Amino acid sequence: MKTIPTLFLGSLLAAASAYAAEDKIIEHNSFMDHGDGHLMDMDGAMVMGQNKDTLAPGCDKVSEDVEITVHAGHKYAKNYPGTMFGFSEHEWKVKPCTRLTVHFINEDHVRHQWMMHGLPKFLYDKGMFHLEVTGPAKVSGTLILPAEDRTYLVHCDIAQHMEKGMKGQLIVGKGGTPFPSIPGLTDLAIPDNYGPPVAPAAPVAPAAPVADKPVPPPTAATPAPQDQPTSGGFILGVILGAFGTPFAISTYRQRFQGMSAGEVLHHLGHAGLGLVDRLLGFIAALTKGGK
Ligand SMILES: [Cu+2]
Repeated sequence: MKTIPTLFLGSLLAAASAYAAEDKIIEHNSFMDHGDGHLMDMDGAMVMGQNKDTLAPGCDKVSEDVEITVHAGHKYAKNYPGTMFGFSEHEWKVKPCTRLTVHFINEDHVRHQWMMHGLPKFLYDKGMFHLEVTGPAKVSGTLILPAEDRTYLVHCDIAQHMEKGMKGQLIVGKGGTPFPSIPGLTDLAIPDNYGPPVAPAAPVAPAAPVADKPVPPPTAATPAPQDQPTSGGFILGVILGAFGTPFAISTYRQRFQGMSAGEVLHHLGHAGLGLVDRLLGFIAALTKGGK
């Protein structure tokens, strides 16, 4: 009899160790080159907009080589209430004409991206630079930034990942307009609101005479909320139903004692009673066997 728990424990341990082994970060570095800086492999890793040597107009040379490592995953959300995903940093600053290499490490067991928008299309044909990998895994890519001072949106484009925290910005030079809803950095695009809807301000009423109880505000300008689920009618209905139903069933049970359902229907038909009466009698006949 000990075999079953032992087998269960064994398979649990095996599953746990397999899960732990999966958490090793796999590095993707052997891609197929699809042209225009678009690299892919068969395991779900992708680089778009790779550019190691073409300078943007206005750049005489690469101003400096910068490497950043960005971790992505659920655990990076924990410092930002209301988020589910996050990057290890949500803002990066570089000089114009920087050659930037991004090492993107996805620590979750889902797809994540480091996707940057707003690049000039004559240099980056989709207007973006993009790293993507199904984790836990690492993917790296390089681009050369334009000469202009500007702030670029960086996000994960998988459905709801940006809205749930995977949003950042890359500031080139002095930067431009910052983006909203960057965790820990900028104000929310849609502020949280946990309060009741704010009623329009009522016209100022003349001073009320001093009374023991607070005087309710005038209701003419501010209609009282009528849509509350626990209205008086609803409560009355619940009370009537709770007390009335057992009473009705016991009454009908006594009235049709000893009759089968068919006999009750027959009797009620002859008695010329209403539809509700017939229905209640029928229910009583069906339920009387239970007692
Ligand atoms: Cu994501």
